[in-house]
Amino acid sequence: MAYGSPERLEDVPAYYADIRGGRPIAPDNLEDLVARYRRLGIEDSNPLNAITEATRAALERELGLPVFTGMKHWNPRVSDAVEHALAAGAGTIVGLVLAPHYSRLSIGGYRRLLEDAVGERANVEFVDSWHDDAGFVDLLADRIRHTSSHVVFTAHSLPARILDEGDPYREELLETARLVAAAAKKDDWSFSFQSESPTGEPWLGPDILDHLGDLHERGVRDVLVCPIGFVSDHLEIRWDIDTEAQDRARELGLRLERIEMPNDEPRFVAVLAGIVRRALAVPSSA
Ligand code: FEC
Repeated sequence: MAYGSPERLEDVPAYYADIRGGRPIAPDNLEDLVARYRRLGIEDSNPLNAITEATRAALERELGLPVFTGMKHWNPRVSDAVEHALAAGAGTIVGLVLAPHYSRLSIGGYRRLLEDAVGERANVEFVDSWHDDAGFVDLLADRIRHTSSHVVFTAHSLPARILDEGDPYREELLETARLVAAAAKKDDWSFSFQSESPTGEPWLGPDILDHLGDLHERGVRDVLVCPIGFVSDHLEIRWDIDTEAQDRARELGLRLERIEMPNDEPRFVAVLAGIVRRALAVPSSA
């Protein structure tokens, strides 16, 4: 399962309405979102959905099992994926999200969509979190091992109220960051959030744009951004990091680079296959 992305520019209003789930949308926010997608050049087709499809196809080959894509906010929906899986004769469906860290607000939402769509028609093995998967940690560690820059791990922010609800999201993110830094033998690192939305309530910080300013004040001049909460090149990477954070770094006189995202590379697909095999070998009801 994946977040999903509008296939073309004219889909953006309906896509945003889906994300907002019926809550009102400020016209300025919609205009701003359309402008961001336009700047990324998705007039007629969107590379994110192509990456998701390439990852699906590669995982299917690696596992030798049927794999279906279900998106949270665009087509094909999670419910479409479930119908395809059931039509293919599935007795057990593994639910795996292309996002490694659990929050009730993020992964919990995918879980509800999947379980509601399946009902009593098949057994569901849902993977809540794979933030400490050894293969994933090693893959990221290899991306930062050779740098002499300060490493900034990032992930999507969420409304700060999740901390009062005992949500494990932030702790899981910090654990991934610690594991990757230890595997790469790096001490010079920090963590910041990115991609906060204008929803009118406080979100988890520090935000990367402020954090870059703090790093500059501390004398840091070279930064390598290592997004750990995302796995592919999508809006939050290509706009929020490659455009917004890059502009901020330039203003400050910082040199900013980021790691290559895993996308559909074979090593990452092997990591996903390992997670699915484990979910099938040790059913959650066992
Ligand atoms: O490339 C693309 O077209 C899609 C990129 C994309 C990914 C993504 C992942 C996550 N989000 C998470 C939480 C929230 C919350 C809100 C929210 C809003 C947006 C908007 C866009 C968007 N998100 Fe997203 N998210 C992506 C894109 N996200 C576009 C709406 C415009 C904006 O605010 O910029 C706030 C909803 C609200 O208004 O109430 C909360 C989390 C993830 C990582 C987990 C996952 O991938 O599912 C958490 C990719």
